[in-house]
Amino acid sequence: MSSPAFPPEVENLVDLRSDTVTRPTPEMYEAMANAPVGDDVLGDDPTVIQLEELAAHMTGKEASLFVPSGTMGNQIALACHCQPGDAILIEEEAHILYYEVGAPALLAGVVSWTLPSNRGAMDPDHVERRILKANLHTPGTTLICLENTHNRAGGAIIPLEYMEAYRAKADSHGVKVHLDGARVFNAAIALGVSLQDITDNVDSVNFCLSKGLRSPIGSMLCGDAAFIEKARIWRKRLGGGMRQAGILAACGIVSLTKMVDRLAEDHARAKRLAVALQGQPGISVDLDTVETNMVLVNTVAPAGDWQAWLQQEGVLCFPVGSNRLRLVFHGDISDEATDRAIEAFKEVASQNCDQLHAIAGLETK
Ligand code: TLP
Repeated sequence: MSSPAFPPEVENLVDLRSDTVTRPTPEMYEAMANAPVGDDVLGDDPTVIQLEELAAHMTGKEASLFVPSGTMGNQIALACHCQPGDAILIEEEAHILYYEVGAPALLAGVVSWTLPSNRGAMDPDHVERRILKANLHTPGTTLICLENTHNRAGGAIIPLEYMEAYRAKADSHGVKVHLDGARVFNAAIALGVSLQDITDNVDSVNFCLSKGLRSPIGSMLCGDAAFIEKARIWRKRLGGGMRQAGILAACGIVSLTKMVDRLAEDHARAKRLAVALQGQPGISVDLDTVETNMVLVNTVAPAGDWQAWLQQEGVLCFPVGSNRLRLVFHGDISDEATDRAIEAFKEVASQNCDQLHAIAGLETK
């Protein structure tokens, strides 16, 4: 079975807005067509059960829950680990805070204590100093939230020794650790370690099937059996119970069995583009920060201008700051598409040379 064709104007775009834009592979369409299904809210969808067992096994946790989105997985984790009024410790640009529309305050009802970081990695000693004991005046800290890889830090990997240090600090204060591991497989592949080397350091982890692993929908929340039992109730409460969800879980199984190793290709293409953009006028890329499938490009002109110029050349991306673009590599970006993106940057730079020099305060040649 092949994937349905897309209109040429869509097919020809190099879409680097996110790794969420990937379309299901032919094998996923095949798996969807053939998936045995039941009613997952009633607990009898065999394909969902198979996916949940697989995710639990891969993360080294007792159980897992198939949820519609990474956002829901993260927010359920907070609600299960914390009581309203508790404090969580979280990096100041974490997705849970930056892109989940205030949900920690609304759903779990927690106070978020934010900490700065070096490219997503908070200083473990700093984390420890911020752990509060509940008393008449202060909320008690019950959870440390981590993000690996870190989205706003451009796919940065949290070093393994930091993960171990957070675990040790949390244990010594009786605090739990949740990992927003939307792209944790990217971290494991880039570090050349097993997924469990990372997830052994956390009580719960949420990872996305719908990003580099190419599923159309879904995330897996993993943890111990009692946590997942509570999570199942929260999923229902939030309206995230899905019925013949085996149709989607079938894609998730393809993701976990066939799509993990290929993440290395996305990393290699991201690096290749970053290298090719070195020395281009009007932009800069710090090569050392390209660790996985994202490239942050600093622009002298407003990032919104660059976004529009690149779009005219058939390349889509998002600004993530007034002078910063984010480019995300994924399974629908081939070597040829990478070359087209590089050419588009060069074309924009040459077309806008005068303007770029003027903004940079340089003499126009
Ligand atoms: N990230 C999306 C946008 O929401 C920004 C993207 O394009 O990168 N955790 C992390 C670290 C994420 O990057 C995302 C999605 C999520 C959670 C949420 O996943 P979904 O979109 O499935 O709710």
